Amino acid sequence: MGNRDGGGSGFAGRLRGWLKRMAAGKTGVPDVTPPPGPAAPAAVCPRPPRSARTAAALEPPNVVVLLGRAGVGKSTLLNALVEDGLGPLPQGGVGPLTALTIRVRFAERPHLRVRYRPLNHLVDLAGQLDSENPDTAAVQTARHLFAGSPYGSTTLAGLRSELSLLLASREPRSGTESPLEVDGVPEVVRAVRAGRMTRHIHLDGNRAAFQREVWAHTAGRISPLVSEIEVGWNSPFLGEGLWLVDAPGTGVANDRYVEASRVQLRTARSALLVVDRSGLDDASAALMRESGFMQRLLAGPLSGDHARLAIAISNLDQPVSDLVRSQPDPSRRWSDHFREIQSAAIRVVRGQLASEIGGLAPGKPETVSTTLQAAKIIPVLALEHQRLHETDPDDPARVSGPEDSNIPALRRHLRIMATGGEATGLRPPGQHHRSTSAGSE
Ligand SMILES: Nc1nc2c(ncn2[C@@H]2O[C@H](COP(=O)(O)OP(=O)(O)O)[C@@H](O)[C@H]2O)c(=O)[nH]1
Ligand SMILES: [Mg+2]
Repeated sequence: MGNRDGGGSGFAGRLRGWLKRMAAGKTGVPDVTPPPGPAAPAAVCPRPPRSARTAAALEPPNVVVLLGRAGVGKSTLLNALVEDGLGPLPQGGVGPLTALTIRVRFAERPHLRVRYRPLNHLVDLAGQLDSENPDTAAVQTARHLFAGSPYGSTTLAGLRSELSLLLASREPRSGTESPLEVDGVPEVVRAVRAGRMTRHIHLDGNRAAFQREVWAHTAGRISPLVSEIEVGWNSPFLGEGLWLVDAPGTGVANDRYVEASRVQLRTARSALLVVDRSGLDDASAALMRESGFMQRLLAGPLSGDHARLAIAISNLDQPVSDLVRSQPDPSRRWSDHFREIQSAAIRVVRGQLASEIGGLAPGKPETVSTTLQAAKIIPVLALEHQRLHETDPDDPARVSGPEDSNIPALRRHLRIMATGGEATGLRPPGQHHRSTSAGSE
């Protein structure tokens, strides 16, 4: 942290002292983690309470972490998995705005559970803005809070002044609110100051209002104030006990985002890597290696900390449309072209995964081949899946049925992963798969 001289740091220092005194009398904040899900069958391990987990403890396999380059389509895919139609998460150009990880699980009555950051997070931010050369990430966070986007042009002086006003609990200057969002930054700061660190919002009929809250907390101005977020969604797919974790993504020039994804992967037993037509990206591959996930993938089902990987290939609709345009053939439907493109894409990704895994297990061809076979690679058409269910006459789906999008197939596969079974192929819904693999070598 930089130089703390100047008026702002004195203010920050006083506030820090006040926070310490307040914290001394505090008994702790309630845990945002809810009790285990209602409909988890015996085959799916319930997730242990957060308090029971240590940094080294692994998540159970029913917690599937979505990993991949920022903007590759993770949130879009997560939405398609949990909803036939418009899902609960912001998608589409929202990008990685914060280093936030969003957990999505089943809830009969949709909810949003949020844990806010302690106030000294904002005090630290004030200290960083006071330094001579403030960190870019700090400036972006402040811009996000006060201008609604980390990429705005608000001056440093303006940000410092807004933050002082906010910490002093005065209303922000008029005209700074984004017209798109529910304005809640001062309210959240006041609540946190009063020790109300968590919030639980239910969907009570007004879906639009609920979506606005989800947006504000996951991508909007409130998101820099959030440390943990969980969305409960009434999805039959999640009803079997699966949790999906939307990590911030790789390939972003911001260490905090990458670190948040690394933390998730370090403890994940199940990961769904999302790639596009160019396949495995360097940043995601590096993250899987550095976090130890790849090594656990290679360890095989007989090892106690065995990891599981599925790879979804997104954005294949563009090459399909290119193919349709360049080779017009009335006897072939769009889906036929997709089948051709998807086989080629699977081959490319499998080859990349083979060399990645091969590099980690030289001289162990059987381990490499077993690991490769267990990793399902599946092209998906998440946007087409949404189009099928939204039935907008101006924007019709190019696939003729849900199975063509491969979303139902991916759901089936993730169910298999979540039960801890070693998938060797996709099974019809409801048919539980038992591991037949005798080991990794
Ligand atoms: N054409 C096409 N666009 C997609 C696909 N998946 C996602 N997108 C778009 O890519 C952008 C980024 O998606 P998003 O899910 O927010 O990416 P994330 O940052 O990985 O969560 C959005 O504009 C999506 O509409 C896909 O399969 N095909
Ligand atoms: Mg996203």
